[in-house]
Amino acid sequence: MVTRRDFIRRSGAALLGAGLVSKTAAAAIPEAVMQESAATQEPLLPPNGRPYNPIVTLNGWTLPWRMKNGWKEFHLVAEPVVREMAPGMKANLWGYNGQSPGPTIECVEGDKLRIFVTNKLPEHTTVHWHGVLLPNGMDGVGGLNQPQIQPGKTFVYEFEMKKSGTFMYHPHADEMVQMAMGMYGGLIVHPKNPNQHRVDRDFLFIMAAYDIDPGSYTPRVSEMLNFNMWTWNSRVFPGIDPFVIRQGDRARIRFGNLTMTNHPIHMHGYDFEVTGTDGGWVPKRARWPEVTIDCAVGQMRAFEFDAIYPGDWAIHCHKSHHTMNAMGHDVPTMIGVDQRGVAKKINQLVPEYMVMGERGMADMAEMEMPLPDNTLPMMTGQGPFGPVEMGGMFSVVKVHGNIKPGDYKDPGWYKHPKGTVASEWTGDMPEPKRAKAPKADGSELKVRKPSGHSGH
Ligand SMILES: [Cu+2]
Repeated sequence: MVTRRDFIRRSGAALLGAGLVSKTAAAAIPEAVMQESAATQEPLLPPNGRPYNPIVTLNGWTLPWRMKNGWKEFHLVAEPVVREMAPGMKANLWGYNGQSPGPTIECVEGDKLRIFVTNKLPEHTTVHWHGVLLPNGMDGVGGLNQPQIQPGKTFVYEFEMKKSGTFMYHPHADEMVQMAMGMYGGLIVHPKNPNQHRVDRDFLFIMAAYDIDPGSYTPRVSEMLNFNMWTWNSRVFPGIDPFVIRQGDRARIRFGNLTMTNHPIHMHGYDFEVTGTDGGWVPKRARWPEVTIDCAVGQMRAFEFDAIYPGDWAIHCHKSHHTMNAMGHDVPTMIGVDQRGVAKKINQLVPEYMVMGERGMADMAEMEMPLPDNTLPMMTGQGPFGPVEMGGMFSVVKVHGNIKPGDYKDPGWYKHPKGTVASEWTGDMPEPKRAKAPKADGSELKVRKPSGHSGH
């Protein structure tokens, strides 16, 4: 819950945007605000217009607006950007206002939006407002609903927000290329009554997939299925920030899927309630419990939970190859294959050659593997007990007690109460009894006679 004091304190962050707005209030078109950082930005408290409880975009930010004669005016700039996917790897993408994804647009049910879109890409584009109910000519399908926005041109979209919920925006022009290059953003419409669907912490991420060869910077845009970077807001673990939640808070996590496959999102430690779909809010009596919620292509989902169980809880896509970074493909299964003979021979030619994957692939998370520039290990991240063997669509929900309202800084690792961590058993270890297979001649087979059926 945002208290009035928090509101005033945290409005400081919004003042920068407000300053920009007043300077350009007289201009015909609002200044386009840019973002250089891939870090999660503090929620943007609304400096004007209807009140709402802002969301936190994971490794993202919310676009400031200006009010003009009752219209909320935003300015999106479609342009090439450099996105850090995780420390050690940058990608040349296309996005909006300096980042991929573009900034989250936040508004309130009943708001009238005027969104200027300037095209600084080398080819035409449009913006489709995914899930929003609007006049047909504002729907953004190039050629069908509007002429394409040519490079260097600015178009203006105007519509009124008819209902609250979780939506997205993305191009509907040369989609395969423009989506494969990272063009998308979130669009959140808050309820008119800020107490409706109210939570204390509200998070958003959108899933996007890329095919970036290890050592290269630009996604292969002709890829249809074989992606190797599975991202939340164009970030991969360990580059995805944690979901920082104060113990006892009511929390909501919203996500959308703009990849080419579905993602079963699984959160540990809790069962949660599915409270939102791309169609809107699920009525209270129809909400259902889950620990994993699948999100199909083009869908949005929201779930809520009371964060009563403290800890550092994993949250991830349950397709295990989606929690890996590039190089995850084309690695043969070597489990149980004794490679020592091969290694010996290769070592005569390549002295440092190491065999990989003989005991599973976990050892690859520990090894300092020589990597090409600008790529990430398949699975990395350090936890308090060692390497976290994950990449891609993985993060941590950090439910801690010592967090202040409105504080989203990483609180560090959870300190487990004594005796609550799985540990090595050092007591007696009798050999387990195993059931014996019967002899081939069947002499050990005991055939149980059918009991007392009297027949037909
Ligand atoms: Cu997935």
